[in-house]
Amino acid sequence: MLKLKVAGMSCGGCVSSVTQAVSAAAPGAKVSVDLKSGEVAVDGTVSKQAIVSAIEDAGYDVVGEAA
Ligand SMILES: [Cu+2]
Repeated sequence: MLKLKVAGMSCGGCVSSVTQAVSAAAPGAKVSVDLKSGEVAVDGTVSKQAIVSAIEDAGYDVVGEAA
């Protein structure tokens, strides 16, 4: 499971944009976004780089890996 800290998500619309972007990059992966903590958890086999690019292409900043 990969957990990333993402900056710039402020509402439910952001949550669905990020979820869709990650799902498109990682078909079949389980994606969960916690708006309050700004954390995106991805359970799948796609590389971290692919997930990071997908989130950044959607307009958000990946600020690091969450514990
Ligand atoms: Cu939003």
